Amino acid sequence: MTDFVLEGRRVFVAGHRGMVGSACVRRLQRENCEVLVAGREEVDLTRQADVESWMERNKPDVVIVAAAKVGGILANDSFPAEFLYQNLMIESHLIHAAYKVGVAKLLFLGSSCIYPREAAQPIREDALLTGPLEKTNEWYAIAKIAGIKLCQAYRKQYGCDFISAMPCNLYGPGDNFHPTGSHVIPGLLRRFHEAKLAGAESVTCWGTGAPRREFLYVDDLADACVFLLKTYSESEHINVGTGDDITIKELAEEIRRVTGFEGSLVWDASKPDGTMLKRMDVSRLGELGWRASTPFTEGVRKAYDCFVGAQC
Ligand code: GFB
Repeated sequence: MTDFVLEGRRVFVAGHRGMVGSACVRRLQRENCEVLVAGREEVDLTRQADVESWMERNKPDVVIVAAAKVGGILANDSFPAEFLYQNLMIESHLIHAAYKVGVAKLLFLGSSCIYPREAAQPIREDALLTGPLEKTNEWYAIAKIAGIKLCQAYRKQYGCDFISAMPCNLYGPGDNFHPTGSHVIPGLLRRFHEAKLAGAESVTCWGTGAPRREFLYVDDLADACVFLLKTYSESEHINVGTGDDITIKELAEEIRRVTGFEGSLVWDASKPDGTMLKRMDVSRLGELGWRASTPFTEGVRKAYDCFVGAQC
């Protein structure tokens, strides 16, 4: 099959202010295409009429669905209504409007939390819907599974070239560094940094530290998105990751080194661990010819630089 050509196309990055969307905008600048963005003040993606009228007026050729309500384990567990409702609305409106205005290619982004909590490791794409989900993020997961199914349904019924990619846990510049609402890497970068400045004796991390996670630098994900837009055109979603994982304890040690905090680590087991294992099988993407390139320590350093304001 010949590659899909991005050059000269109008590419709408929905969610361009978020970590993933902004990385996609950076990456697309090397593609000779026209990047379209729309801030929340211009179009509220949870409002169907807003989305349809914006799409009618702007007629993109390509859409990247990087807009979503996202957060770490505690935010997912605490705000189930927002995570389910907002994500269902955003993806439904964008996918339906893309069909209506005849978008040539759409990439929907989900998350590795779509897979069953006890899925065999590494997790293959065909593990989807084979078992119960992890409770702390089932709301977000259900919305993301619905997004995959929407892409498949519009492909099956209308022949739309809509594809889905499922990244592992992401991190990098532009992340949300909120002390409690964020994911583990930005959350710990902030906590260790503040503890170092305060001369604190210890830092408290959540859970037991035993769960394992696979982390991908966000600019690597953006590169994979461009690669998939050009080369992938199948109904089945595709995993995007490094294929490697580390324990949260190992991660905390890495963050201690990067931030230069010299005190000790305390584990608060009253906070949830979430799923214990979620390493993805990335062999399908590897066979297509893509792999991640940013070494983990380098990526964490760049995220830290972003947090302390040196460069972002
Ligand atoms: O990054 P995180 O919130 O994502 O948590 P999930 C990963 C692990 O790090 C959990 C532990 O075992 C946490 O208990 N952890 C330790 C911490 N200290 C901290 C901390 O200070 N902050 C945070 N956030 N975690 C999310 C899902 O789950 O992953 C989303 O809820 C999404 O739906 C996202 O899929 C990628 O991997 O547990």
